[in-house]
Amino acid sequence: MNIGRRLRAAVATAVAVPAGLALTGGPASAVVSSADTTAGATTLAQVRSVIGADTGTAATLTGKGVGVALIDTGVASVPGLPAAQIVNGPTATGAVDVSQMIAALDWVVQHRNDDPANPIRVLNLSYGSGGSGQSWTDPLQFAVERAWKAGIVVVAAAGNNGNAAGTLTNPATDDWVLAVGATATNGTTATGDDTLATFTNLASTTTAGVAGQVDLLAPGTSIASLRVPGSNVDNLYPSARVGETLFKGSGTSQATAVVSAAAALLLQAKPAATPNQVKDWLIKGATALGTGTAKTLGLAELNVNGALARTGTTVTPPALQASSGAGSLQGSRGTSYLTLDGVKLTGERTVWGPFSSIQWAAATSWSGGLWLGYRLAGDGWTGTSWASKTWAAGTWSAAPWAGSAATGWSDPAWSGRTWSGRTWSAGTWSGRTWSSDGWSATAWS
Ligand SMILES: [Ca+2]
Ligand SMILES: [Ca+2]
Repeated sequence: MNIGRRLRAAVATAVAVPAGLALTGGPASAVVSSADTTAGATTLAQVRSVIGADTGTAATLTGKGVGVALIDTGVASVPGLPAAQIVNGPTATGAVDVSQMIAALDWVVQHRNDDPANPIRVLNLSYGSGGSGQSWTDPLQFAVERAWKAGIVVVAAAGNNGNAAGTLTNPATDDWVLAVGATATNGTTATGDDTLATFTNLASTTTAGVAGQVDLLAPGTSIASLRVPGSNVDNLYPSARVGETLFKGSGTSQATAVVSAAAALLLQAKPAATPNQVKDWLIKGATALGTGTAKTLGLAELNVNGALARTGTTVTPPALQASSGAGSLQGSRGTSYLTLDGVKLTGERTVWGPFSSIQWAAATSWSGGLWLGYRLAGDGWTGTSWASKTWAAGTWSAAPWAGSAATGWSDPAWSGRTWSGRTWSAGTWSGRTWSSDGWSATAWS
């Protein structure tokens, strides 16, 4: 199996969503380069070896026929990805509101079967919000659980605020979905010396897998993956480049992409598997780590053949509480705000207008290109792609939220500098925030 190849197939079916968001081949995914022996970085080829994907049954799988959706922000065009499969919102700087993320999650659920040859079965979420809404009402957690119930394995990054964080970012904190932390592989493909990466968020519980804790670990430290020339991080951290085509990054979102790929392999092997089964097999088939915090918490590292060996076992659906979705949007948003002309977007408003979580949770939110009645996109699938042109920036020029100018926002209003939050975080895949200004140089080493 080849993660790069598999994800290249996956991104060919990746879809686009509104919001300054795009579903793309994410940071740790994309394409394997031949430059796999670079000192100081872990290559994707080495990652494959670490997770046991080059041997046994795993080596025969590519993820063929399994659509993997990746919602991301700050997206630049990626070499090798069909342009028609990637759609950007107004800018590529990456500032988004939780309401846009929720609209994007809904969009994936609504459109999961548009491409019958590659139905979306895996959703990679390499981001998190600073919100900590109550798990039994939180709208963001409701949105990911809605995807889970629709048969989509949701894989979410735990966050990069450190082992002492006390909680995962939302929605990784949701107990249903698969919450992923990162390991450091310590320069070897043998797993005996692998450790929990210190930047991984942990919940303040000693029980793995429940109470909002990390479920599974995968390599995520100094991973050399596809460089996106001209992207914000590429411009800001040229020292992280590895040759012309690769770029080093650390983060739980790197690890998340690895797990998403593994989920796709399992679903190719067992197309009828439910998200609960895939999650159980991945967790119980993982390789125990023998030292440190990972050992204490019983956290284990992804092992694809280990998971495949579990696929004959019966999985009892978990007895977990579901979110009603009826809680406040502000609770999901937390302290991460967009601002426009000095005005924060807060309360029960999306970037497009008023929002009632109760009404939203009660019904299908998308109708053609309308989300809750707001025109965000064209009316959809063309039969071969979600054509970019139907998602033209012009469709984003809705009236802004109360308190700001009536002319709609312009791109500069979405610049990273206006993004005051810390955790819708490219933290997930870089430093601490989606804001390029806040990205820590140390994450790119
Ligand atoms: Ca979980
Ligand atoms: Ca190792």
